[in-house]
Amino acid sequence: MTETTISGVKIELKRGDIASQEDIDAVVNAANAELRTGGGVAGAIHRAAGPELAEETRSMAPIKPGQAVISGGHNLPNEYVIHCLGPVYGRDKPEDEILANCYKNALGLAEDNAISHIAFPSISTGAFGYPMKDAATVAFETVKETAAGLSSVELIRFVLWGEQAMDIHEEVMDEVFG
Ligand code: AR6
Repeated sequence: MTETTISGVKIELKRGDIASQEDIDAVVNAANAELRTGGGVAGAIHRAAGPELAEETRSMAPIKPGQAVISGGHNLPNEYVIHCLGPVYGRDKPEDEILANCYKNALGLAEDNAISHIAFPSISTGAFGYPMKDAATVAFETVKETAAGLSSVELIRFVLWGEQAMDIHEEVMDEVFG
C-alpha cells in the first residue's frame, strides 16, 4: 500500500525530494548534531532554505541522537523545519529506540506548533547506515502507536528517494498496517 488512515491521521508514501514538498507545513531534516548543512537530506534542505537556516539553528546545536528541534523554513516552501538526529547504526544504541524517539519527538513538536501536514525522510538510512527495512518498521510502528494521541497532525508523508526506497516502504507498510 502507499497510503492508509489510522485514528484519523493519513499516512502516505511519496517518491521525491524532501526539499520540494509545497503542500506541507513542516519538513523533517535528517540532521547532524551541529545542525549544519551536510550530504543527503541535510544538504538538500539547507541548500533550498538558504544560509539563514544554519544561522538560526546554530544556537540550538549540538543535539543528541533521538532529539528534535524546530526552526523556520526560510526559503523552503514550508513554514518549519524539524531537525532530528538519527542514530548512527552500530554506534548509537539501542538504535531502534533512538530512531523511534526521533519520530515521537518530531511529532510532539508538530503538535506543540499546531502543524497539520508533516513530511519525513527515511531518517538514518543514508550516511548513518540503518538498514532501510528495519528503519521503516520502526518509523511505521512508532506512527501507529502515536497516531491516536495526535490532534493537530492530519497528514504524515514519507518522502522517499528512489524506487528501491519506495518499494521497501510499500512492503513494510503492508506488514505494519495491512
Ligand atoms: N529527499 C528525500 N530523501 C533523500 C534526499 C532528498 N533530497 N536525499 C537523500 N535522501 P541521509 P542520515 C534519502 O544521509 O542517514 C548528512 O550528511 C537517502 O537516500 O540524508 O540520517 C547529515 O549531515 C536516505 O535513504 O541521512 C548527517 O551527518 C535517507 O534520505 C547524516 O548525513 C537519509 O539519508 C545523516 O544521515
